[in-house]
Amino acid sequence: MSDAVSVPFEFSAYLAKARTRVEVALDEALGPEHPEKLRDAMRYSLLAGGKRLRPILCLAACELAGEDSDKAMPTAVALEMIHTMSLIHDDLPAMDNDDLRRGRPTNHKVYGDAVAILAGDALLTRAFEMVALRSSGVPFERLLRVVGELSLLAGAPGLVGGQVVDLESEGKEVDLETLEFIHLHKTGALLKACVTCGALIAGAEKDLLKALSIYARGIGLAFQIIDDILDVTASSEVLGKTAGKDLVADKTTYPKLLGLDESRKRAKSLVSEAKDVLGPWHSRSAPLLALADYITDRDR
Ligand code: GRG
Repeated sequence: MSDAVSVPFEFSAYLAKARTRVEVALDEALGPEHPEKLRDAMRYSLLAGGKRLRPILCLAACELAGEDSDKAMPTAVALEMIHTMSLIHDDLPAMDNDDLRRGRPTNHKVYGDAVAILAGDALLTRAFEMVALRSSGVPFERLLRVVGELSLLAGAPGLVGGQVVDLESEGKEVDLETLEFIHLHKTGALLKACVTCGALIAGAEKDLLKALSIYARGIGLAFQIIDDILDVTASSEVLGKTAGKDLVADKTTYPKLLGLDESRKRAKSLVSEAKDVLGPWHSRSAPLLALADYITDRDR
């Protein structure tokens, strides 16, 4: 075993430090946009807190692949921008029709539907600008691969496709296979983009990229199982978003299909499989291992 493994890993300190770095970078990534209403709407949702899990996964994957994570920060910011825009659009009346997000009124409740859609569009396009024009010290071919990965995993083959199947499934009987398709696309695809893009910035080889995509599949499904459980067991105050929505929208969830206990067991075993796959990189995997546990232990 290497020395790095025997040093205890202080996850809460790691998380706090990474969150602070991400918050600063997110703030800096938004400039004096015009007009003011668009700037305010973009800042309102992007700087509203949130766990910042996606950018932190990206930074941790870059470190695991052996590179200084500062180089991955523009990509990490891009991932949080894509995530935030997907939340803004998801909350719109035409989709989930929600009025609470990250403990505040949703974007469209404050700025109206049109500006909320456009603020989302501006965050999505800024995300690609972050990677293509605001990264430094990273070879262009790596940045190009990151742009490609983000386009695929956010677009129709990823997030957007998952969202469409999710919307179409409301009020219908859905089997476990369809539920997994929804979650692997709607939630898992972006988590996969986080770790693969972080590793691509570091020039990771195929074997690590493969392992990270297996890791992401496990934590992606586990993340969503826990989300389904929290929707039933936690309050809106703690979650910062409306609790109990799945039941109201007649959505099929893991607790509905498997029950709460079995769902918890499944999340634990997915996380454990996800962690196992990083075995060969044990000397630098502590943050990703701890992040996997954080996903199942979280209360919001
Ligand atoms: C990306 C082009 C593009 C379009 C978006 C609306 C849409 C298409 C997709 C919806 C995707 C969606 C809302 C997925 C849910 C993912 C999820 C579990 C969000 C909650 O994530 P947390 O708990 O939230 O990490 P915080 O607030 O902590 O960041």
